[in-house]
Amino acid sequence: MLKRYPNNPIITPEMIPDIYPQIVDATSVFNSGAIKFNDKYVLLLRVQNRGRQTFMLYAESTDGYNFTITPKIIQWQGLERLSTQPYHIYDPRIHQINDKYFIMFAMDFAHGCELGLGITEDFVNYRFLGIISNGDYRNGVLFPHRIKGEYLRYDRPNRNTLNNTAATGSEIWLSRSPDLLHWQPVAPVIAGRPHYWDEMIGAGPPPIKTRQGWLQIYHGIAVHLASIYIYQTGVFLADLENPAQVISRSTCNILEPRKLYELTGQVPNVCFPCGLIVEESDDEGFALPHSEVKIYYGAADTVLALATTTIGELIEDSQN
Ligand code: BMA
Repeated sequence: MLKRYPNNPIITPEMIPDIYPQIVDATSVFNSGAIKFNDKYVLLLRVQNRGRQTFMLYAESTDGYNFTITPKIIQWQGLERLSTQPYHIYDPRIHQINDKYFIMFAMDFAHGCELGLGITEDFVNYRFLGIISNGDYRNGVLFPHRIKGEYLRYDRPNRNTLNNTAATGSEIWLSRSPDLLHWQPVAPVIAGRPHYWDEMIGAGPPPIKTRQGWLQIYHGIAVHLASIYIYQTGVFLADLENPAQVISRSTCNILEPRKLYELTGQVPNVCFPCGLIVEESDDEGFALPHSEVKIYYGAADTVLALATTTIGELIEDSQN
């Protein structure tokens, strides 16, 4: 199970600087991407203002706990070329492939939600590369290198409609691409488990490469309870050569809303992980078993929180 950082939440709306005229007295800061860049912990924050408009802000830290937020809204060069502008760009996942950083995010349009891809080399200039889903999708995460010559990602087609929510989904899929821009589905990977904690599901932060396989943290939503949807966190382990093949999957969640900041807020009962940092990997990029993992998660769609674990514990969790 994940351990909460005792001084949670680590970023609250009060810490978001006013950026006139868009952000004044921010409403929320939650589902945020994370990566190590130039020995700093970097977050791309999902921030909302009182108009419930969405913005992305950069934050950095030397220790992973105390962040400085840059008072500048991230602008995606090239977005203006889209014929229809999205309402929101949100839930960023950050990936390093060679010396480039790719950011995959959800984009809300009138016709539904799509996956978008952006790139940065310096976390100062950001370029929008395009919409990379065919149809309604969310929760896309890239693998850090090609496997058998192809780029891979986990994604989540939105094929289920619940009361009062955007379309959601009960299957995580593996998709493949020759160039990161054109994707096609390969196979379903895991399905929701009706009546239990993870009925609807979606990938969380990007997959972690270990000697045992790809560790994937995901969120599961219990939707069978009378009055509420509960967003929790779990983990599965997938085959290194064929990530559509699941080796083991946690029976129970490893983080669920219990603390006040997870139980109350804009959307109650939500723990939603989007970013993680693995502290120690070997020369070939495999995470070390004793390595600490810092997991950044949105709590109640209002604040950003941190939970920690180790690679060894995550593998064990996936087997229980
Ligand atoms: C999901 C996504 C997340 C959000 C969660 C809870 O469907 O939209 O961004 O945190 O719902 O509201």
